[in-house]
Amino acid sequence: MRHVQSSCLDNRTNMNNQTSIDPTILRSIAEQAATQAGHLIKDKWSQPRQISSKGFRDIVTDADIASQSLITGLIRERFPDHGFLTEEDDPDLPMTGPIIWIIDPVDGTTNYSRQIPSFCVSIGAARLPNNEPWTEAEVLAGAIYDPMRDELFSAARGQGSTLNHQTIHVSQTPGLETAAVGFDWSREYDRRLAMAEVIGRIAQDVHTLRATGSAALALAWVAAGRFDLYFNFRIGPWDMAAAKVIIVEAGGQVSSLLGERWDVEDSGCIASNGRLNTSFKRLTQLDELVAVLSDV
Ligand code: 2AM
Ligand code: CA
Repeated sequence: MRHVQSSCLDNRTNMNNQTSIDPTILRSIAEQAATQAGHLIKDKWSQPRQISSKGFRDIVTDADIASQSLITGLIRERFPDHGFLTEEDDPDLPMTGPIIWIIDPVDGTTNYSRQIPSFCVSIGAARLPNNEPWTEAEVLAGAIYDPMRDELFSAARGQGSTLNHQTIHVSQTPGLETAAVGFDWSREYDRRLAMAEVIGRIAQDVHTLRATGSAALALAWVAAGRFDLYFNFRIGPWDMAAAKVIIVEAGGQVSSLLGERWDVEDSGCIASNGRLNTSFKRLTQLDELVAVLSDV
């Protein structure tokens, strides 16, 4: 994994200029790249996998690598001056540019490697306002493609969100008692214990809970109103970048674990239809759980 450490992010600081690039074009390229990469990983789905470990409980397959190089190749052909933040390391990719493409070539790699049919490709295009730190990056457009269901979620700032080109909105669910809540299980023990604690604290008060194994897909489902809230103690910026614009444009809300604006350095998230973030934080007494976690 290409870790999002401050040093790596700081390298991008102040190196990007305001761009006049139209979010509609970024969205269209994100849609094309996500769809093509999704078809590629679906084609490889039934073939034997080459699985390698890239960290603790963290795997990568040949399909992740092939998908990422298809996506970055397509984007570089169209926008040679753009930069990249990708889940899989690629020293040949530029890190800076007027737009940074934030890419997860297979989100839900564990599902994928076991032929559990829930995974997706996620591509966001972010801009850094002049002289702002990287944490202020704004995602202008994004696409998430689920090749097993042939579902393409996308959005561009100010233009709403769509699923297969039809407008989508977050749910209207008013309270946690009628909410379907998605979550995922971190690799780290302290976060697993914290998640078990959260589940215990809300068990009696939500309609139901689901763990998906693909954070970006679950977030797209929040935008489409399938989940009312999604919560995770640790995701990567590539899991959230596209989803952030898709959820916000669908009328929802994304925040950090502390309830603040989510930025690319945040490792956890709460995303909802905009009505549930505060009551979820209160019911789970989240601040108290977050306070004892390292590296939040
Ligand atoms: P990945 O499949 O691309 O690795 C469930 O594990 C979801 O959370 C997946 O979308 C997974 O992305 C993502 N994730 C990101 N960081 C993680 C971590 N530290 N532990 C577990 N999952 C993580
Ligand atoms: Ca991945």
